[in-house]
Amino acid sequence: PAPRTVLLTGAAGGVGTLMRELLPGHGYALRPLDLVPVPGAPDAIVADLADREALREAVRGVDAVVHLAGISLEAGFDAIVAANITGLHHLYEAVREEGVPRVVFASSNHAVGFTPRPREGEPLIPVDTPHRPDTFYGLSKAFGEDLAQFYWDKHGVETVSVRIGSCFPEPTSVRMLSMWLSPADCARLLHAALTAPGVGHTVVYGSSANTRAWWDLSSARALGYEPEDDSEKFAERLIARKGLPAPGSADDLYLGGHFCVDPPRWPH
Ligand code: 15L
Repeated sequence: PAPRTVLLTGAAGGVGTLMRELLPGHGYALRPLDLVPVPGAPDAIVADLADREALREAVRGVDAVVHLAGISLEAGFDAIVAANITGLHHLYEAVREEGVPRVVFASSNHAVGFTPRPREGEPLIPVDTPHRPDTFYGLSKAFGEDLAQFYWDKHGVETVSVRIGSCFPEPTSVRMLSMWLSPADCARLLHAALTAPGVGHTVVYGSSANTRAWWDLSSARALGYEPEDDSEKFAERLIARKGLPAPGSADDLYLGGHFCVDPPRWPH
């Protein structure tokens, strides 16, 4: 049977807010969790990833976890370790102890951010390209994918690690024309990741069917994901407004774009 009750961590964040709107349309009852109160969801669990007891209680009885919580930008190393490494470990321990069969883990393009982006006519980046994190943040996502693999191999907890590109209502930079994951496609992808049988640990790229895509969506499609959106409809206006990235700039050279040169910027 399809999973119905899903713990959504990071429910007050950018992607979390979008998914709270869209996932119920795919048949899910969400249990939202965040570090801060979730607007419009008075019953949401307010808990820190440092609180193992709270996490254990939060995962009890759910069919799956969609884990979006943590730091989503470059930050100081210690803050990243606490939220994205120690916190992720706490979440997986809770999942293992409570027998939750599956996690969908929000990984990121920044786990492979220093991968050169393909030029015209070059092959798309495959999902088994080596990790090349562009930030401490990206490093934590690379570690998270390894942690997910470990919990599958050692404890039989299934995970789909989704290397999300840029999930916003609209792309806001030229680089995002390649990376864009429309909110509706994000919900479709999470639904596929929650329902595909026998995923073990599977890594997928998360973007829409963008004309300017840089990466290979075949492992996502193999789960049943069928993207319906394409950023191309925004391209002309965006390029007119922003111009193309300067040749030799990080946005021009690498999948991770400006993250390759960004300083820490968390907390804001
Ligand atoms: C990410 O991983 C961030 O969480 C998100 O805020 C975007 O900046 C995105 O990457 C991106 O690369 O556009």
